[in-house]
Amino acid sequence: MDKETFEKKVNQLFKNHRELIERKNEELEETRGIFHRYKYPVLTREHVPVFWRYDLNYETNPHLMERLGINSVFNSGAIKLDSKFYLLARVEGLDRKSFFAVAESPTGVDRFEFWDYPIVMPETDRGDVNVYDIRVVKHEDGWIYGLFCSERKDPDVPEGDTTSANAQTGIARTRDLKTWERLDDLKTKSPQQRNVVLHPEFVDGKYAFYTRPMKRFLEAKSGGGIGWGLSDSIEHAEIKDEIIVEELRYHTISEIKNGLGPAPIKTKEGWLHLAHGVRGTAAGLRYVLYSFLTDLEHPGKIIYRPGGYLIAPRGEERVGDVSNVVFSNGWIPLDNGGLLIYYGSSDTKTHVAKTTVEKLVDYVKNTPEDGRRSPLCVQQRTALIDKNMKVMKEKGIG
Ligand code: M1P
Repeated sequence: MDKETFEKKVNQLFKNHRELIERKNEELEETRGIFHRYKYPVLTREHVPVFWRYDLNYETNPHLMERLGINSVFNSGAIKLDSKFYLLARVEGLDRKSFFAVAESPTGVDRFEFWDYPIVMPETDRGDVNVYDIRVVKHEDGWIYGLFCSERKDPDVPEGDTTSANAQTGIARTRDLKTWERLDDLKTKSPQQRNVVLHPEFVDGKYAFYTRPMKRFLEAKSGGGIGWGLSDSIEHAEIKDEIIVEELRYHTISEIKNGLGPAPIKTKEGWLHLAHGVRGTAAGLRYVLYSFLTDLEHPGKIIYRPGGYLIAPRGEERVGDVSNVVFSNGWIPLDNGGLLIYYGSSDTKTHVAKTTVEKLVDYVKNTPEDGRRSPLCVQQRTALIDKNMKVMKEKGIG
């Protein structure tokens, strides 16, 4: 390629990228009366700046190749500061390692643009091999915390085992999302601890955590569900007593695994939660999102648990590196009562859905619990049909 063509192609890369960033998103028709999806994902690998991927120097890259490609941008933490929306994306290179990067938007549903550099996350003495799925929370102590999975090779497996990992929870804090102070990893008795979320308020004067203990790294069913525990310190966080508050249940959307999503939102009725549930199918695992409410005074105690899922993978969301997965670790409540839910699809892209806190609380409170057995589910449905028969008769419809 001659230099002139090279320069033209470089300009085209930047132009295409700018068009993508500036593309307006479109709200789609409401799903089940509960939330709206949006037409376009808010972050994809194409959103990653051109200058993070290509060497733009003709002398050292005359073929204009991507030198450091990006595989996926998904499972983003989210926070609104002043009037700006920030996603802390899990950006994964072609080498499978992921890192965090901040993308900023004025709307929350489109125009997310990455800052010039990814986050430089300090390490502990143990180092991190891979970091992912950050949950960002503004705590009442004044700091913004990021809790994420820090994965390392399991030191206790026989030599030659190149797959067994040890996943623990990294904790870091910041005031501006730019400079991060790394604290000790969370200590619990569990050998594996992913999907840990810091509760935004002190509970009994302590830092409170939702956890997800597991015995083994990948093995489904080696975990007990979503846990809860308190720690005196955040700098050296340690949970001595961890209890399971949302267990796995046979023949439900979370019979194999679950895990809390973003930090809960305080409402008049209780703490509103979003979580993922995993079931097994002949085609592999299926990850869906579900919601529940916990007690205001005892945030670890579930008071409403609607049956079934809130969001399941649909259309293009169903296909990706790990297909049939939706996963959320970020949402942003709006001043007007709106709620933006960010979710990763199939470990590949980041999407947004819109609802309101009021609607979600209504959904959580008024959706019947999982009947657990087909005959009871028929009873629930019959009750609804009976109720509607009266309405339909009165209105002369149906
Ligand atoms: O691949 C699906 C998800 O798997 C893990 O979630 P969990 O620990 O609940 O199984 C995480 O690696 C998550 O990032 C990923 O989306």
